[in-house]
Amino acid sequence: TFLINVLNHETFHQGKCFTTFIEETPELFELHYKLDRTTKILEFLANKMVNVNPGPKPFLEDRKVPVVDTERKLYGTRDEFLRLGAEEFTQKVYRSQKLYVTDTTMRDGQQSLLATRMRTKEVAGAARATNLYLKDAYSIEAWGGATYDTEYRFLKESPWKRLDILRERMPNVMIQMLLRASNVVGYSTYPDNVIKKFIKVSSDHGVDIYRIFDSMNWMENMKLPVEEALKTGKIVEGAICYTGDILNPKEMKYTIDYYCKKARQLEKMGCHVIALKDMSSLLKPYAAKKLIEALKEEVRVPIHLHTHDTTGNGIATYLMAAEAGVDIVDCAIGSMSSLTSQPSMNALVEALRGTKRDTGIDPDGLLVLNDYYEHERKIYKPFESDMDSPNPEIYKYEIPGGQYSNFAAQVKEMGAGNDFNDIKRLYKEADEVLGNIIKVTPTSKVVGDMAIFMLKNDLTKDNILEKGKDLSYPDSIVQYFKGALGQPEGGFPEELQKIVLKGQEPITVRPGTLLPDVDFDAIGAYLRENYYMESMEQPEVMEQKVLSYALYPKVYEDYCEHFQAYNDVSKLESHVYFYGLRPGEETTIQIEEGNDTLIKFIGKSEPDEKGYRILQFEVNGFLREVKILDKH
Ligand code: 3PY
Ligand code: ZN
Repeated sequence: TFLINVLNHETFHQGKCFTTFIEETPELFELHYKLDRTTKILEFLANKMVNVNPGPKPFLEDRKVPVVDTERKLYGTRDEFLRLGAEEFTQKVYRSQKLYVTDTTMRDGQQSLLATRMRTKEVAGAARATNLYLKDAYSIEAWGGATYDTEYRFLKESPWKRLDILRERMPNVMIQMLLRASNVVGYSTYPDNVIKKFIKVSSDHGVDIYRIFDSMNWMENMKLPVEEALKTGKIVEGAICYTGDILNPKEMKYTIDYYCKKARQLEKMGCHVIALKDMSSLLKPYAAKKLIEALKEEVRVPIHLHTHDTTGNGIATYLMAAEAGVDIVDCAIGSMSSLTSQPSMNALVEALRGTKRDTGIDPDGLLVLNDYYEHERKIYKPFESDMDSPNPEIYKYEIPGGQYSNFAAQVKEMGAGNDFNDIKRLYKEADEVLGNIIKVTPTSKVVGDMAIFMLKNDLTKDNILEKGKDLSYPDSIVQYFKGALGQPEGGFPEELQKIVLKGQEPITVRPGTLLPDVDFDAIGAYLRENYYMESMEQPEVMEQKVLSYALYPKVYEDYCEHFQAYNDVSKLESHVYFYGLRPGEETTIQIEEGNDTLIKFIGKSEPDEKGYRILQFEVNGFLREVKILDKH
């Protein structure tokens, strides 16, 4: 169509087609783009319906976005932060009687419950209501952690665009992100200039609070990201990962003193808040009371407690922590809470109503959010784990909530899933041979990989030094023993380290000091050359593209290629994105700003002799056909 339009144009006929042609007749090229974009979206749908998600689509409705009066002037915690600055604001929180809450639904809630598959459509739909009903909450944890790479990898959408949308729709509440110290939002150590740039750009685009943790609680790894985050003027939370059990008299490493020392160091670095990050739901209620009391004695900044409800003890842990004076706790909205997710905010708010630690949050507002997410969660059913009741055996195995379902699937894939109990025991043993380490992204993967390696090779903690002597170990384990993630508390088990490294020298310095800076200009030039046309449409500015490429070159290029092939699929409703359309079903999509396009699926033909099917759609009433190879 584009070519015909151009060829029929008067200027072209008169032979006056010089280089200003495009500038003088942009409508022709504009039309080309529009048609092209529709075709691309139809091709995406056709491929999804034929090759990715065949079979009957369950009945799912469009989002029912809570209606909020956007004209109403609000004064929320972010306004108070902007008025007071990071230090004064957090000191106000420190002095306050009320228990502040953070809503984690948009980040850790969906990460731990729905394998991080929640799309921007859903979080954007909740954003205005969140801004209204949680205006007095401490923050909304909405970005970072695993959400960044999964958006590109599985959802083919931009985390930067998500941040922009949330910032615009939530002007009165603070957006919090989870930063994995020198692992940024990835799984290995990145060069210092990547860490610095990431913090700067994310701050410019709206992150208000940085929660920073290192997977070994190694302070050397924490310094640079903490310093850089402090430079932005935003709130900096230094997080300490919790593991083991302080109530266990045999616990020699991860004791109350251990946590108090870390908290002191982080306060000294300048952190405005100390976060205690219990990613595996191991902090028992009475341990919480004891530890929070000790930490309150130790530092003069707020303590922000994070747990998961995997064991079923989450609310009890928060109540005991509240008794001990904890300042802020992490919850998820009711219908997105519990099990591997955070404890329920709706439950906690009611539990404290009328007490001196009353959160001040309106339970009716929470119900609106509860109903919205309850409706949306149905779309994500295929991504839920099969854990359907609390699981206190986690105390024994210490597998983080987010890893549990992934790990089970990995083991099943190996055909060894029949005895998941054995595997869980091996996870524990793998942890022991690695030196009883903190298990959180990315060290949790090292332990998981070790467990699987031990299973495959018939290794146990008693025979590994002998039987495992001549084996070559997976890369994640080699890197760990090399010191590429940092130094674990108490050092590496030396004998196994020698066996794994086979003569290679481990490092003891901060791994980032050995990495050369990334050349951002070279990446920019490369991206401009390869993805330039599309970059005009892509929802990211160059410095964001460059960062994403620096963090995950392959994942980011796949995303760019997907964008070139199918355009911006984030515009599709989520049930259409995941399952396509049923015959006769319609969906509305804004392929261009402000203009709705109505797409109806009519039906599909049987495959021809070469395996191609024709799919018929109606686009704004006009018939369109897409031919697609059935790969089954
Ligand atoms: C992450 O790093 O994504 C986590 O949630 C760690 O607990
Ligand atoms: Zn968590």
